[in-house]
Amino acid sequence: PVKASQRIAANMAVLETVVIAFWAMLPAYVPNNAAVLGGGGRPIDGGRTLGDARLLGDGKTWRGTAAGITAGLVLAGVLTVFADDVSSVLGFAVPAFEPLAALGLAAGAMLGDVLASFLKRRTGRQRGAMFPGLDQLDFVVVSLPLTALLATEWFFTWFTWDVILVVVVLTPILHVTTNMIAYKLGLKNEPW
Ligand code: CTP
Ligand code: K
Ligand code: MG
Repeated sequence: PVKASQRIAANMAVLETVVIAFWAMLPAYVPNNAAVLGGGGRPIDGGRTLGDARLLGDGKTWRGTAAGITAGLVLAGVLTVFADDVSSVLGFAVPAFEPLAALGLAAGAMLGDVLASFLKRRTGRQRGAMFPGLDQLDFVVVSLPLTALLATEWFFTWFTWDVILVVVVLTPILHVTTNMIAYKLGLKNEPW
């Protein structure tokens, strides 16, 4: 039979993985929300079309993209300043962000969002239409490989397989929750 102490240790290990996954992904999570707040103005595609549809659409703007990347980088900087103190309080290490890791996470998130809009337009979806699955994971699919490319050692130190698994499960839940809140607050036009 498994001893209570072993069960507690296993639960603590899971909690640790969830905290590390959330902390490590924050610079990729915040750009989407910052883009909603800072968006507007000139669309990235400049109104260009491909076939019958817009290349990207009016929902992808230069200002929103810049706001998103900036917010991700700033947050990574703030988390890095507090990483040591938070690690000592928690009793396990959370990551400080190398500049290239921060860039990979923040810029990768925005690039994933832009590529998703490209796919949405190619599949006949209007601006704002939902694309279940893609809406929730587009930024993960691009930000993780880009970070692995730009900051390889850092990436494989923190994004172990268990952390990646938690990210894939946790991200859609957080995405649905934050977008619902943004919608209720009147910040977003659709709840997805
Ligand atoms: N936004 C922006 N620039 C970005 C991403 C988002 O300006 N790179 C702003 C836009 O005002 C956009 C809003 O945030 O309408 C919501 O983002 P999102 O849901 O990603 O865009 P959609 O309007 O749904 O457009 P699409 O169908 O292309 O995803
Ligand atoms: K999106
Ligand atoms: Mg949308």
